[in-house]
Amino acid sequence: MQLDLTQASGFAGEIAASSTLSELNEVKVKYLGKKGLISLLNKQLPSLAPEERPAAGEKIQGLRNGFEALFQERLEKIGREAREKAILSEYIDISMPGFPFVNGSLHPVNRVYDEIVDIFTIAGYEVKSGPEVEDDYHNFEALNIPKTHPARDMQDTFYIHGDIVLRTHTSPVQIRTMESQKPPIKIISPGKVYRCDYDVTHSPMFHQVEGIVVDKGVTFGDMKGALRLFISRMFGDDLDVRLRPSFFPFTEPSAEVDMGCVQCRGKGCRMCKGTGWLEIGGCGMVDPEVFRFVGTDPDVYSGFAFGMGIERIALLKYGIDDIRLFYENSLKFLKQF
Ligand code: 2U9
Repeated sequence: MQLDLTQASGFAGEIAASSTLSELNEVKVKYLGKKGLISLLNKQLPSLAPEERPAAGEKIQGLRNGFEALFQERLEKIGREAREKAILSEYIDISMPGFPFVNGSLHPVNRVYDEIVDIFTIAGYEVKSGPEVEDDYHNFEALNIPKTHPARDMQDTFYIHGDIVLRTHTSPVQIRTMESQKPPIKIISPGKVYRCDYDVTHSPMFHQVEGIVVDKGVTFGDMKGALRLFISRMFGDDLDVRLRPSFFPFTEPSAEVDMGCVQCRGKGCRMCKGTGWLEIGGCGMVDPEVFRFVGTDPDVYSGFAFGMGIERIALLKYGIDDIRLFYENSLKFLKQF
């Protein structure tokens, strides 16, 4: 009896033909596995003549060593090739020019918002904020806007449920501040407000900045001075300021604030409809009734308040004629700022 080594001659070719780890493993199992060729040959040993067994055993061991060496060599080669492939595929040419980086810019309403905050903080005002979802008391009642007042009309106010509304102005921030803080008070409250309105000059969400100054001896003259300072910092110091009598439930007396037209500087043009004036907000002395709601004695303290729409200021500053442009998110429009 002789060892049958005919099958052993296929090993080298099959190893060389394996190009993946799993193919290589299949060959290893076929030749070196538990049921592989080497095991089969070992099982044939007992059937050989005793004197032939040592030489046959050595032959099988030689074959095993040869197989293992070839297998190991191929394994390392496949590993090396895979690493080289990975390195090549991950290669970054750092000398290539980069992609152009597109710079974003602040939204025009945010730019004006920041500018307003800067102007008033430099003038000594503190910036306060409050909830956008408000209760009826802080949005209306404490501002001397009784249940029957037209400003509460369903067409203007977004009602959430019962007594809860989206704030229609930032005035509740002043109410909350006065409830928790004794005068002197000198604050502005910029932020989002909501009204059921939509056309060229109205958006259902817009930004307001309101301000209030409360102390002993605060006058109507102080108020005009504060507004003059703001307008000159925002639009230039050559523009006049004019106050026209008006009515708000929370101020008495009340006035509309006009400033010289930003386009013709007061001479009269299409923008100001030939009047030389543009309206930018409202103001007035805090109504004694409002002081009573927050527990401030109107016989000891007086105060002025004002309110402006930030979009309106941005429209005037940048010469835009449609508020809706601010909320269409057209890059063509936004890129100009
Ligand atoms: C308290 C007391 C008084 C805030 C004021 C105005 C006048 C005003 C409008 C301007 C354009 C709102 O955005 S707008 O539509 N605002 O005319 N606002 S006085 O007066 C207050 C606020 C709070 C406690």
